[in-house]
Amino acid sequence: ENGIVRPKGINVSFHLNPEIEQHHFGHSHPMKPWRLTLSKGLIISYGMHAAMDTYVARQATEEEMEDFHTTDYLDYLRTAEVAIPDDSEEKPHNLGGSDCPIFEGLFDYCALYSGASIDAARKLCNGQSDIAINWSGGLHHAKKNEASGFCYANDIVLAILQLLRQHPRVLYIDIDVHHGDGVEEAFWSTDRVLTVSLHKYDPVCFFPGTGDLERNGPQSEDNPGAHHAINVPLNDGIDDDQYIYLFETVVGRCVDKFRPTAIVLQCGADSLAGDRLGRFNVQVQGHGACVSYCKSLNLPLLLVGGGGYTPRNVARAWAHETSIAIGCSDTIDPEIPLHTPYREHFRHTTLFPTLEQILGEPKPNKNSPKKIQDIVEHITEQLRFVNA
Ligand code: V1P
Ligand code: CA
Ligand code: ZN
Repeated sequence: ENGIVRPKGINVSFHLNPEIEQHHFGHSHPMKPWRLTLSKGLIISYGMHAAMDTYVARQATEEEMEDFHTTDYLDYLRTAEVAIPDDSEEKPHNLGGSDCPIFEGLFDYCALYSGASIDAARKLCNGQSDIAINWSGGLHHAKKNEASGFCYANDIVLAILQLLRQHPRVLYIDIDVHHGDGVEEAFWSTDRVLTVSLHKYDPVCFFPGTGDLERNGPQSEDNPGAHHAINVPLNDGIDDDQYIYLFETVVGRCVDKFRPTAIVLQCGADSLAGDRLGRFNVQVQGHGACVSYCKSLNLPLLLVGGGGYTPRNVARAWAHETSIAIGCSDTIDPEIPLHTPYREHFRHTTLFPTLEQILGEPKPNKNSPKKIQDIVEHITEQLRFVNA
């Protein structure tokens, strides 16, 4: 009735758990799990849930999380007590500061979003899904023994480890505005995972400060993972045209050389214009074009969330990207349905607000055409060392 039909041939699974959305990082913290409630409300108001298999996520077991994380860290994460963030004290495993506060239900939150990504990966492995979606995951900074940048458990690494049980080669792509350092580092030493991150890069004043063009994995002769990290460092204000051009060119070349058998796309929505932490001019259309491009490669595809600090824009992007996954993005009405929960939060009633509507005055684009060409050339050169 909404133009939503269950497509034949392509199965999409949607992994969520409303419990995840109830967690609070603290009043002034930019990460708001509530953005998942807003996104889900929009997805359901369009009727998209009828075109997917929905699974309520279970908690990952500690044993599953130990595939990547140390027992010591997981024990600390499980038993850490809620405390007032204090920057002076030493913080074991980087827990309890302002970026990674200890809040009520922290371990359940981590185990739930990890369980959702692990189950999503398993659906792809056993062929039950062609595309699996977990908007609560994508927490790419977490390290094996410590939390970092709002990320405690690295659900992406856990999901890729599941995929590697069946798949010889996994391509990981990260469109969050931040560098996907945790995933990059986890697969630093293998040629079975090629990681690609597009991000704002400024070693001095933009988190986490890594991800320059030359960072391609430790270049020792006995490291099979050398050259298997691709970084696309960008400046403020990049627009849809440049972003889509770079994404398609870089990812296209990676696919040609690496021949992945599965793809994981981290869809961090802080690369959108108007984000509270990000500084790009990417619109919902440009962000979604990355999902469309990955879908067009016809490989098992895992879509996870990530950053995204202006909830109304996060919800727009992830609803649009869900519609791309199920194949109804051209038929749904861009006008946000009247019965959408929290509709007043969207300010503008369209899925695709203009840059002027989002920002008033767009941010200047600090990415020259030469910079974009230099990036493509460097990466093409790196990929000479990558073979299927
Ligand atoms: O800049 C820093 C740290 C704090 N200083 C010691 C350096 N942290 C950033 C962390 C950003 C994390 C992004 C996560 C993701 O990639 C994946 C989920 O999106 C930070 C920022 C900032 N503007 O970059 N922390 C905070 N803002 C922050 C602000 C208020 C309260 C708590 C944290
Ligand atoms: Ca990124
Ligand atoms: Zn981010």
